[in-house]
Amino acid sequence: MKKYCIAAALLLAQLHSSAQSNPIKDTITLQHGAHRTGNRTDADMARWRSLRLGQFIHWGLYAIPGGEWNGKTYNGAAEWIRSWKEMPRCDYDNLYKQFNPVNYHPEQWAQYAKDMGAAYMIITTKHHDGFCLWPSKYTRYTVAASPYKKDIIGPMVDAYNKKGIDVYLYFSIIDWNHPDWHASLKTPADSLAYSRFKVFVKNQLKELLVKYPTVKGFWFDGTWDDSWKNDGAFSDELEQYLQQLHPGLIIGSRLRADEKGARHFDSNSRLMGDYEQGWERKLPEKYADIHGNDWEGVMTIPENQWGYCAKWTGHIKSSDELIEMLVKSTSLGGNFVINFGPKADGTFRPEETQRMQEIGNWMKVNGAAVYGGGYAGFDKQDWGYYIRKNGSDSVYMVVCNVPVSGNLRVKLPPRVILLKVSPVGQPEARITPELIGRSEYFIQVGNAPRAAPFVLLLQTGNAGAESGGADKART
Ligand code: EAT
Repeated sequence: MKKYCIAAALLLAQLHSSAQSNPIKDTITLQHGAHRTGNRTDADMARWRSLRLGQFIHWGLYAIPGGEWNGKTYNGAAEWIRSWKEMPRCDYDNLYKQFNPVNYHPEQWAQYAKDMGAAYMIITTKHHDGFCLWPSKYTRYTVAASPYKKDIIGPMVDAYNKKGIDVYLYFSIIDWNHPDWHASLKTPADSLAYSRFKVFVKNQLKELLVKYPTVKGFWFDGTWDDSWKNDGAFSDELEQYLQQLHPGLIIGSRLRADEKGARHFDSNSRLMGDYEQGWERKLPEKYADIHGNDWEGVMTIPENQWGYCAKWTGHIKSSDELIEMLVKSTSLGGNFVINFGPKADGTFRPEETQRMQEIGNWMKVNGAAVYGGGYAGFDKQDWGYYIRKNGSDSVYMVVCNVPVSGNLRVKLPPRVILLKVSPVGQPEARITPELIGRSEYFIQVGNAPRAAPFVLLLQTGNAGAESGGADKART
């Protein structure tokens, strides 16, 4: 019995140490699992990692009904209205005959994004309904068949790029318009159709890369159905095919399944694709939640509306709430993307332009804390978020909640000390921190009401052997 206990203890100790040096243990042999350990280290991925704030745009035929049909209001997400029993399929499938966004001015769109401080954007080239905003030669269900006739995507890519904003293409694998798409494959005929569908997908994606060679990546969606997730080999082949066509391309984890049907993370818990793409309308709470992976969160302004929805109901996020989410994401080493759903005529609703303006006004003053920022490695405090300027000793404090005392507690790791504190953008101004313990300080900011989160910049350094604050009580 005693021997057994010792053996068990040894085994546990061994397991524990191996878990620490290599947190993931490959126990399952996979051909189509993750092909990389850890994050990508190339320049394209480093750029993606520095962008931090993105603009998502959901635009398509669903903007025409805007969540309403025949005087009735659809309770779901407006871009899903085609699946509503009150909306006849043929009505939806004829909407393209009305798509004529005469007020679509891509330069204006790009300006809004620039004003907000977005460093990249993601556009729905094709949502679940299958309607293509570019004149694809592989289907007739495109903007070319609409009264507008012209390509939407090309001028958008050019306009955003001209303002220095990277463009990513959203592409839905679900395609309600294509006769060969199936959610599950029940008969040999379904399987045959789906193999044609895969060729169609490949052709469309290649077409997008050839037509719009400056795009930086794809944002895949609609990959949860059995037909897709049970064909991990194809998602693997497709990812490699696209990256070989366009070296440096960035593709999130949502594209991928392994050969056992595991999605995002393979059956050995390794992330597939270039970053974790599962943070939709939710964010990680703490650093441990993201397992060291690159990640991106996408967020709607109302609860769950992506495409234009005429009547927003429920809680509508304010600019300050969105700024806090952006800052939280950055502090946890991720990108944050805010969604907009323009109207069918090509204009934005005022609630959206207002938020772009307000977020942009904040970013003009405080953006230095966001771009190129990441996890600081300090204990989180209740006043807000630490963000480290990647690879440096500069750490920003984004203060969202000032305590009634007006004192912000800063507790640095052992042997790290504060060298300088200044308000962001005012390197000459000094705030003198109060040392209250070893590597522990109060920064006194008073408790006057503030209109928005504010940012302080800390320069940190290493303590000499003799430095330190008040003696620690022996207890
Ligand atoms: O329509 C949404 C939107 O494009 C978002 C990024 N993903 C799509 C989506 N489809 C869903 C199906 C079930 C549950 C949630 C979904 N979100």
